[in-house]
Amino acid sequence: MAIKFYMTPGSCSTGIHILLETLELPFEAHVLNLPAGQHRAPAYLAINPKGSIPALVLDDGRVLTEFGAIAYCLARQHPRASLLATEPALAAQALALVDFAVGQVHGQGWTRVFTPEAYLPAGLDPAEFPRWREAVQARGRELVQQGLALIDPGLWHRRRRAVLQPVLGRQNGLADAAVLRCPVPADPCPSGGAAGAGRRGLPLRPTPTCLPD
Ligand SMILES: N[C@@H](CCC(=O)N[C@@H](CS)C(=O)NCC(=O)O)C(=O)O
Repeated sequence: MAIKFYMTPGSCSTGIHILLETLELPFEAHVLNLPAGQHRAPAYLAINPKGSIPALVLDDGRVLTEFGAIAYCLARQHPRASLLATEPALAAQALALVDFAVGQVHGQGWTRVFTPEAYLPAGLDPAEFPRWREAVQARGRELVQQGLALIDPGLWHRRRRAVLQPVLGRQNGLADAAVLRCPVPADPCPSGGAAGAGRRGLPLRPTPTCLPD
């Protein structure tokens, strides 16, 4: 039985797609239409009760969910591909980066941009919806920008030019897949943003730089 990959093109499942392609693994792609609510259909909830993508069903039937966990499993199953360093501290830095890209940039930032309704207070006057929605999305974009600047100040511009380079060396490809799964908003990169980076334990370059286009 082939691996089954539950995904939506252009969504956060893209990072797992990158890893599967990198490993040249045969898989069945099961495309879910999120706006149509296919991730909430009983058939999919029977596979992943959280109703989220990505999800991977291994050839022995076990179901993997959560980007970091799926990426970790793929890295451990295929050690020769060097998706995750064997040196523990270097691997931990990569996993910290995965966690930050998934939890902060995507989970806090992009989720506000894509699903602002989830952040509106209960009982809000419908006349206030547009103003609140806009404010929530603006905050989301700000969090994305700050997050990407913390990960790698130059990443923003390389991404916009589609010149992608690993953020954590040749090893730890799973961290790159986590970062690459985060789309880049069209707004310009904010200056600053490195404050607090050390506290977060992220492998950072010293000064955020915003290059002109
Ligand atoms: N923590 C999850 C987050 C995945 C996630 O947010 N997926 C979104 C699509 S990008 C989703 O499934 N949204 C549908 C929903 O949660 O209702 C992971 O790391 O895989």
